[in-house]
Amino acid sequence: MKALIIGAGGFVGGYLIRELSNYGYEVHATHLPSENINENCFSHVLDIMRKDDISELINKVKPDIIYHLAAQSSVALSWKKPQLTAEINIIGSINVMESLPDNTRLILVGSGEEYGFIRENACPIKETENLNPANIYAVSKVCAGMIGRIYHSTYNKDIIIVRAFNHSGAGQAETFVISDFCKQIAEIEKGLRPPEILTGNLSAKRDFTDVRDIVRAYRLLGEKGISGKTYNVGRGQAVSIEYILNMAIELSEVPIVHSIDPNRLRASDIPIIEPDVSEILRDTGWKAEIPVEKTVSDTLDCWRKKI
Ligand code: A2R
Repeated sequence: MKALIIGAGGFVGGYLIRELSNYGYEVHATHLPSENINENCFSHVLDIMRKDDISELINKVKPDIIYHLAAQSSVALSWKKPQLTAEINIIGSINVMESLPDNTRLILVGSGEEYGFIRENACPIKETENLNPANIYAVSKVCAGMIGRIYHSTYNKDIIIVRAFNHSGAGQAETFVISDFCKQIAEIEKGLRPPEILTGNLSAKRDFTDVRDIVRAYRLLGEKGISGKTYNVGRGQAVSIEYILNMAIELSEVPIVHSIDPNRLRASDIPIIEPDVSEILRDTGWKAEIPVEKTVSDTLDCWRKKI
C-alpha cells in the first residue's frame, strides 16, 4: 500500500509516518518549504493553496490512500486570523478533494470542536449530533467535512471524515494544554521561572487521547472504515483540565502552585466535550489504549530534554 500524508510537517504527521511505515506502507509525506520531515519516508514540498501542485504530486506518487492533515489547527490563532484559517482549512481542503482520483481513498481529518455548543445531556456525542461550532477553527472544519460528504455523495469519491478529539503527546506545540503545562513544569524545574503554573479555565472537561493511539485509528480507518462515513476518534471519557493539571504537578520534581492567567481564558469555552466512539470500535476494532498519565509523563520528559 502506498500512502500520501499531506501536511506531515506538523505534530501528528511524524507519528502517522511511523505508524504506516511500521505496518509496511510505502509512505510519501508533504511539508511546507519552511518545515522539515525527520522521519524515514519520501518527502515532498507542497502548499495546499496551490491546487495544480497537488494534482501533479498525486499523479506522480499514485497513492492508494491520502491522509489530509494540513491545516491551520489552532483554535486560538483562528480568532486572530479568521481569513487564513478559512482559506487553508476550507479552500485548501477543496483543492485536495478536487485532486482526488476515483480509486484513491481520502481520510479527511476534522475535529471534535465541530460539535461546539452542545445541548445538555448530548455527551457522549454521537456523529449524528447537530453541529454547533463555537469558534472559527471549528466552523472551518465543519465546512470541510460537509464538502467532503458532497464529494462522496455527488462524485462518488472514497472519502472518510474523521472528527478527532483532543490529542496530545511529545512534540506538540505549547498552545495545547498538556504541552503547555509540561513545558512550564520543565522550565520551573530548571529554575527558569517561579514555581507557579499559569492556567486557563480548569473546570472544562475534554477527552484526551495519546497521539500514538490517534494515528493507529487513522491507519485502521484507512484499512477498514466505510466510505462516506463520519467517525469520532477519541477515548470516550472526558476529564477536567484540573485533573490533567494535578497529574502534571504530581510528576514535577519540585513543589508547584497554580493560578489563573486571564490571557489563557478563551473568548468562548464549552463545559464538556466527550465523544461516543462506538462507530469506530464497531467498524475497525479500535479503541484508545494508552493512559492519559503516560501521555503527560512522555510529554514532560520531552520538554525536560528540550529545555
Ligand atoms: O502552520 P504550520 O506552518 O505549522 O504548517 C502546518 C501545515 N500547513 C500547511 N500545509 C500545506 N499547505 C498549507 N497551506 C498549510 N498551512 C499549514 O499543516 C502544519 O505543518 C500541518 C498541520 O499540522 P499541525 O498544525 O501540527 O496539526 P496536527 O496537530 O498535526 O493536526 C493534524 C490535523 C489537522 O487538520 C488538525 O486540524 C486536526 O488534525 O486536528
